[in-house]
Amino acid sequence: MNDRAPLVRAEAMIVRLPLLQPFVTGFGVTDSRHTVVVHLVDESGNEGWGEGPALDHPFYLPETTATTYAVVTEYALPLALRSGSLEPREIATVLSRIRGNGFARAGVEAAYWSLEAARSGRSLRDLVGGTRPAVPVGESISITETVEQTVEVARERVAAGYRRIKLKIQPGWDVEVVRAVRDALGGDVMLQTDANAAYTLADADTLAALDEFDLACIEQPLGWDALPEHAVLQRRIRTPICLDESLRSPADVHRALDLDACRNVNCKPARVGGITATLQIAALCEQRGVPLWCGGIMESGIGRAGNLALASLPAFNHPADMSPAAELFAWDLVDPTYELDPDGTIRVPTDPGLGFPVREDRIAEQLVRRDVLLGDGPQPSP
Ligand code: OSB
Ligand code: MG
Repeated sequence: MNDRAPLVRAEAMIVRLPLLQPFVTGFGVTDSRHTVVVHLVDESGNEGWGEGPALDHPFYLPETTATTYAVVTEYALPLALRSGSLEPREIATVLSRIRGNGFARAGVEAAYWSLEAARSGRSLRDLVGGTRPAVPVGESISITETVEQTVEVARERVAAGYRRIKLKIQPGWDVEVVRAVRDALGGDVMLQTDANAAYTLADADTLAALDEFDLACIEQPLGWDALPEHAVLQRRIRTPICLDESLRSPADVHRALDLDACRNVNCKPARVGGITATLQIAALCEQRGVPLWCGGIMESGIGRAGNLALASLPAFNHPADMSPAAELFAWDLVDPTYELDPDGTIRVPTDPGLGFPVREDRIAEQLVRRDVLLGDGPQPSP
């Protein structure tokens, strides 16, 4: 029943997503969050939704909300529309002409994936080849004022069911806090750290001191683009290095594995350029037997829908970063949104299309800017 109806509307928006608490990491404090939303509608009324969830600032990666929006509205969405294709993998190929700017490409491509799911009456999970009914998840814990506060949060999270705890670390906030949390939680809880590029090779001894805590991995200890340096560090520590910031395409993952710069992969679908790129990374990690998991970047439910579908693939064999929307934001852009079940999993929607009802009224209330590239409707804001 594949519907052949053409597109009648295509628009991009910047939407405010108020955080309940600042997120504190090795790259600094994130206390303001906007996100880029892409919306497609075809003549039969099928809808596609995608998100390009760069952060507002350039302290995690070079892209920001503003640069992502510019690339979406000036290049990615126009290129996709001009191609005339509605096939998501063809759209990924069209967008591959754009260098970098993974968040912008991912946002546009995701809208075509969820549109295709709606048009074919399938769930996003089935469309991407996901199999699990539910995805095990862990929690990413901000840097806090005191070690006791982090221990308290980690205890609460384990009691809530989370399958894995990830502690944000930075120089001066590492061995002591990891020891305290390991002592409090015991040896059975899966524990890992994320430095968000806050260390250099001069800190190798400190990072090696984390070996005694049986961590599942140390995420991005060194510079955001420091692949060879991570290979040097991996030779000096036993704990597997996981890369996040340094992996921005399937080619980056290839290079990192060939260099032995990491032995564990955090794949954030938006960071690597989208769903098609993620499927390539999943195939590569599966072939090489490398632990793979789905990272998050505090997306709204629109972005999380794609993450959930992908994290349900068998290649994703380590718990995902997917703090529930209710813990991150005053509200989500989808309602009902996803929730943590007491067994530490999040159910993967099986409804056709995106799988979550989008709250267009909330998007309208929180709208900062909108550009309509195809169809009638509100004029682009000044
Ligand atoms: O480094 O994984 C990271 C959030 C924003 C920016 C960077 C990171 C994160 C997280 C994920 O840790 C939290 C989540 O989305 O649930
Ligand atoms: Mg990270």
